[in-house]
Amino acid sequence: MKIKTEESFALKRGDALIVVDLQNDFLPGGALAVPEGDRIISPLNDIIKIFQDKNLPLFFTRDWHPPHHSSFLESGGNWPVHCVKDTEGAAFAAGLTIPVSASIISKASESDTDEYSGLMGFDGDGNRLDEILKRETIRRVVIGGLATDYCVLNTVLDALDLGCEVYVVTDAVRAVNVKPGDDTKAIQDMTDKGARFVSSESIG
Ligand code: VGL
Ligand code: ZN
Repeated sequence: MKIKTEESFALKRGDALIVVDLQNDFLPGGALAVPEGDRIISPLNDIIKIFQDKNLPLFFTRDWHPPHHSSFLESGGNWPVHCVKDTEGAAFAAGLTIPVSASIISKASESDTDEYSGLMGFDGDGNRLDEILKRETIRRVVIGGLATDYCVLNTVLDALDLGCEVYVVTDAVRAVNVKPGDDTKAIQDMTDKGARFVSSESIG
């Protein structure tokens, strides 16, 4: 599918990067593997470095479930056991650069609720990401990560609802595609709601 992308994207104050759920269980070989999920690590590292060099805020969300979470098949949910907090599967992908200045945002940590949106996750001090973005007067968010058709989609839609301009990095997202075409549907949905698309190389 051909996605229309921005010619170039010059970063400025008010921009923030959100890296969604780049965790071991979502990589090939993981419990809930996203095909080619490992391919986005390198382009994301490039973007992370640019944000860091420009002193712009970075947020890394993580799926952070208690054991026996309601989203697991054993509890009547839809997914295999994945991203159980403090396990290797829930750890960020090896090779992903996580600057010390970055904020780690944990989501879906309550047993009885699932949460696909990174904006509903919390930092270590209990601040919710949507509130942090508002407080820091973030106007544009750049988003990459996993999976296009679940947590990226919901994070994008929530950021648009919050009033941010949202730029999805086309080469830094991948879909689960439980049903073939879920990726295209997700991109269409994001487009319809006002998201824009940019390739990692055009960010500077
Ligand atoms: C996700 C399925 C279940 C995601 C999280 O990060 O996209 N997908 N939990
Ligand atoms: Zn999950």
